Formats: sequence, C-alpha cells, structure tokens
Amino acid sequence: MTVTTIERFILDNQPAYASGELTNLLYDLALAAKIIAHKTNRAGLIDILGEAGAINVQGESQQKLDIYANQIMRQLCDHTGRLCLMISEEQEDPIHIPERYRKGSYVLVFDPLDGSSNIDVNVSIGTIFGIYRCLDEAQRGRLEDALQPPGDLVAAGYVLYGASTMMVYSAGNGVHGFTLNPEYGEFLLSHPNLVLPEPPAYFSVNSSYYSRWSPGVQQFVDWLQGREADSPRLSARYIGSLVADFHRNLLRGGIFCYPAEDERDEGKLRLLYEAGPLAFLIDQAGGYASNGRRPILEITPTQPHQRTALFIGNRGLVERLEAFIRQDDGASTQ
Ligand code: P6P
Repeated sequence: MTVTTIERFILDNQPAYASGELTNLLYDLALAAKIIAHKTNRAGLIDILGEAGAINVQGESQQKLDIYANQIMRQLCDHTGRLCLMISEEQEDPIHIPERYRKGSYVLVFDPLDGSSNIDVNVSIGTIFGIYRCLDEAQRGRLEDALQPPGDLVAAGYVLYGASTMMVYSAGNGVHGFTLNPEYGEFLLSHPNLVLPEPPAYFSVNSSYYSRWSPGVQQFVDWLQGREADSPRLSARYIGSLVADFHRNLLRGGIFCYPAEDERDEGKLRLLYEAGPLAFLIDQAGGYASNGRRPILEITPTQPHQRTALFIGNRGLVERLEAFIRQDDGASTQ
C-alpha cells in the first residue's frame, strides 16, 4: 500500500503549463485546511476550554470560526507571490495583494467556511475554493481577473470538516480526494480519480420551499420523489451544508438542488466561490451543473457576490430538470 501525500501528488500531477506557482498555491491551501480543521474540530470545546483567542464570559471575544477561517486563508496566501487578487465570501470588497509583496499570476476565490451556522449543531462544514489565471500578465489583479466564467478555472476544490477532514481538488486532470491523518498532519490520497457513480442514489433539496419554486421545478421534484412511472429510485438526503451534501453525492451519485424562488429569483448560493468551483469539479467527475437553463460553467459573473440557482450532479438528472423547466416555465433569457 503506497502512501501518497497531497504534496507528492500535486507535484507529480501538476499541469504541464504550471510554473510551480499553482502547485505551491495548492500546498498553501492544504496547509490552510489543516489549520482551520484544527480549530473547527474543537469548536464545541472553545466555550469549555476557554481557548486562546476565543472567550470571555459573554463569549463576545470568541472569534467566529468563519472569520477565523477567512483570516487564515488570507494570511497564508497574501504574501507568497502566487496571487494577484482574492475574493472571499466573508468580505464585500476584493482583497488586493499589499504593495510590499510581489503579485503572482493567479486569482483565488473562496468561501472560507460555508455552512458555519451548522457548527453549533456539530454538522460538517466546508471551505470551497477556485483558482483562475489573471487575464493580462501586464495588468494583474484587476476585478475582471476574478469575473471569469467557471469553465475558465484552472483548479478548484473543497475541504470538508467532518468525521474526518478531507480535501478534494481538481487541476483539470480528474478529481482526487485526500484524507487528513491527524497523527502526523498529512493529507493522504484516499480517493483517487473520483467519478460520479451511476445509477445515482440521492437527491438533495430543501422541500420546505416547494411553494416558492416555479412549476417546472415543482414537477421535477415530484418526479424525483417517485410520483411518475419513470421516476428514478432515489433517497432524500439534505444536510443543509453544501459541501457535505455535494461530497456525499459525488461519492454515491445524485443531484443537489437549490432552486430560484419567487422572492429570490437568483436563489441563495453564490456563483463565483460556491457554484462555480463545484461545477468545475462535477464536470471533471463526469457530471453537470446548471442554473436550470444553462451550464454554470458558461455563466460569466458580473458581480463578485452574485447568486445563482444551482442543480448539480449526475448529468441525466440535471438535464431532466432543464427539460421540465423548458416545458413548464416557458422560454426565458436567464
Ligand atoms: P437552506 C449554508 O447556510 C448554505 O449556504 C449551504 O451550505 C447550504 O446548502 C444552504 O445554505 C442551506 O440553505 O435555505 O436550505 O437552509
């Protein structure tokens, strides 16, 4: 049984064009994952142990874990000379590289700790990231460098802080999963070449919002739930933590849905640092991601924090959703 660390794997599999910056950036993200995992795995203890940087009687000084995760991502990446810009879910404005540091060729977009509201109930949470190359080496770090369609990502991945800590990434050459061995703090290759299995096993959607959806989405979910003769045989699983739901569906096959709603016509999830990187991954794993009418990979963001509806998983299920919407919701430019 060969033991492959994530560092060894990244080095052995770096894309031919990578000058080492991308490889080193992925190392940096693996280190950030270890540091964040160390904190999230003890989240429940911060109150009891009064860990440093955490607590007074009211808990007011306790650092929110998603702010902590954001700080770790920034501190590990802003001075290395690999990046020219960062976009974080935690910060309204783009994060520019301080003048005193060299700018690199890559842009990092990330949600430092998605689903952090689940921490208090000990549900798995995650970090999501995407990496673009700047558009013009002579003008690195413009907002346009981050506002590229997810199909132009050079790498993407997530970290799942769950029963074990896993890092799953792709640099365009398949999807690979690594599990953290906490004894010696190494991510070891545990899930090489992840491909969506067929037939799928699960569907994930918050059915309590049924009345808010368009007729096409309602009819698709009815179909998913077995109400038609040709319905698939799926089980419902909805954790309410995007990375956890996505990861389970990646391993077992399925579809995750966060539809647009009558009050939220772009849905809840963010295009740039949530739907986009996951769409890149699912494409690499043989699946498909749509906003209900078009591929997520083809949607060029106009704003860093814009939202999108998201249907992601086995291609057959997502394309069936698109058919329901075309049939029942009529033509739309969306
Ligand atoms: P709802 C967590 O807040 C999150 O951003 C995702 O991780 C998750 O998939 C979704 O929202 C859950 O949203 O509306 O079903 O609670």
